[in-house]
This record gives sequence, structure tokens and C-alpha cells, in this order.
Amino acid sequence: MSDIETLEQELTAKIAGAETEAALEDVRVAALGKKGVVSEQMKTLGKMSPEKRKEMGPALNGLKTRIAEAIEAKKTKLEDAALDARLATEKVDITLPVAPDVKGKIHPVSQATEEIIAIFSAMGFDVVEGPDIEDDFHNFTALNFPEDHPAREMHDTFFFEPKEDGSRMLLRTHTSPVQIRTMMNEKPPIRIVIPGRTFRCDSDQTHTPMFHQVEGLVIDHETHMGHLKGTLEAFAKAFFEVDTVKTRFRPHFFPFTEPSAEMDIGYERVGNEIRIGQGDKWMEILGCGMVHPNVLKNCGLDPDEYQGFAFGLGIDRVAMLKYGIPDLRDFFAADARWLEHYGFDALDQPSLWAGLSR
Ligand code: 2NM
Repeated sequence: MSDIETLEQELTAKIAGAETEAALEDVRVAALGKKGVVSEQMKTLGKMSPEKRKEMGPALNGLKTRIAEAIEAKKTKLEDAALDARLATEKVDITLPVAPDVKGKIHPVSQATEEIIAIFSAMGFDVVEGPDIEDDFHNFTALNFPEDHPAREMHDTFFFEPKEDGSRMLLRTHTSPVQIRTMMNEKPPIRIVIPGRTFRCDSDQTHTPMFHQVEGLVIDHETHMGHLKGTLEAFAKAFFEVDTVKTRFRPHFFPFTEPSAEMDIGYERVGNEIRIGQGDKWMEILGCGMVHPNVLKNCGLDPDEYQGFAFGLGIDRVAMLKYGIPDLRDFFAADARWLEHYGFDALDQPSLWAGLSR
């Protein structure tokens, strides 16, 4: 048997015997590394006679290729085995009933979302969802944001790389594109709420780049500001679980509504506690307005036939307020102790008859 054949048998046996990725790597370095046996053999080619080199060159190259392939194949096998072992040990049977000592809790953002949905469902609203990745038309143009208008910059948008035609997809800066899709595809009357993730390039004490919104839209014949005010006041009372709530509507600007307003609710501080509903302090809670005629037209609706109101609120912010959570950034820290403290029981579904939050 030639030296090369002997060497190949030895190396093949070592590869077969390597039981871990680290052991296999040692075999690779010892064979194919800079000072490995195969590499050292290749270095001797230069000193050989031309005839000998003609014979040994292809033989050594073949050896090198076969050993490299064998190592690669073994590596894949070890990785697959490691993954199988990990999947086996980390297997979770999600069909098991909840044991009393299981600490799973509902995140306050999920809880607040479910409470808001329960309130609007009882008022006859449907829940609609849409994609996180949007195009410029649905996120801006259809909503009456003029091209190259500073209002677009107000939203600090995350854009994707431009496509071949120059257009760019983006992460939606609000859930309003879902309202646009609904108005374009469905005939009024429309009564919908849209919960979901939204994204703006903004990060400090009170802003996270991903946050949660619920927006709402009502479109019908002769919808007016009275409907808006009544709906939002009923919502505020139900959400904060109080019998009366003082509200005030301050004029504001949004490109997609005219007139636009922000709704404040009254509150007072009693010791460390914030009491919502009365008091002589005001807190901004949501934005709202009558859907701009241009938005209706952009969606194929005749503004002389249909009017509507819309609103939007930040779920993270109202969750902090309602449950007394001091720091926004803890929402996204995935801290089990925090969730144990601020989380909700998975089996307590929020409802208006059994209570929203317990
Ligand atoms: C807000 C405030 C005011 C809004 C408007 C629309 C649409 F699509 F109908 F034009 N959707 N959402 C709206 C209005 C959102 O969030 C602060």
C-alpha cells in the first residue's frame, strides 16, 4: 500500500472517530491546517523530480479534496445530531393543562389590547389586522400626506432598500394603512378597530422604536363629531373603569383628518396614586378627527355621501397609566420577575360583564 493510501486510511478513521465538532476541528487542523500532515506532504512536491511530481501532485491533491469533503460531511452530521439532541431536551408539550406552579403571565400590552378590543366589540366594532411591512401609498399618500411634505418626516420612518423601480417598502408608522385597505375593499357602514405593532425611528425614555397602537374608524352616512365624542367618552369610562370622566378636545393637526383634535382626560394625584376621571389636571390620551375628504376620495368613497371619524391611541402608554407601570423600557426587557409582578392571569379573559382587569 502506498504512503498516501495509508495516510488516507488513518485520517478517514480519525474523522469517523471524532465525536464532537471540537474533536473534528482538531482532526482538520492536524490534516489540512498550515502545519497539518497533508499540507506538509504538499510542501515536499517542490523538491521532487519532475516525473515523481507528475505522479504525486494529482495523488496528493485528490487526497486533500477527499479528506476535506469527508470532514465537511461529518461536520454536517454532528451539527444535525446536536440539533436533534437539543430539540429533544427542549421539547415542550403545549397541550398539557396549566399546572398551578406555572408562572406564565399575559403581558400588560396584550392585556390592554384585549380590554380595548372587548370595549369596542361591545359597541359593534370589528377587529381588523394588516401587514407590518407597507408601501408608501397605504402608509402616506392615501392618507393625504403630500409628497415631500415635512409631515412624512414627523414619522421618522424605517425604510427598506429601494427596489429596482426606485420605490421603497417601509415599516408602517401607524396602523392607518389597514383603514385604507378596508375602505378600498368594503362598502360602508364600516366600524372597525385595528390593533397592532407600529414602528418609528425614535428611542428615549418615553419612546421605543416599536410600539403598539389601536386605531378606529367609523364610516357611514351623516357621521359627525357628536358620534366621535360619544364613542370616545364611552371608551374612556369603560377602559379606566370609572362612572364619570371629564374630557376636553383640543384642536390639533393630522393630515388625514379635518377637523383634528387630541382628547385629554381629567385626573388628580392623591398621594402616590393617579385618579382618572376627575380633578383639575389634564392628560392627553388619544388623537382623533373627522376623516379628511381627500382620504375618502383616495379610497373611492364619495365625501358627499359618506363621512367618518377616526382615532388612534398608544397602547403602551395607556397600559402604563392604567396599571401604574413606571418605566416604558421594562415592557421589552423580557424580565420574568417583572412579568410575574405586572402580568395578568391567562385564564382571566377581559370582558365587560366579568370585568376588564382583575
Ligand atoms: C389618529 C388620529 C386621528 C386615523 C385616520 C384614519 C383614516 F384612515 F381613516 F384616515 N385612520 N386613523 C387617525 C385619526 C389616527 O391617530 C393618532
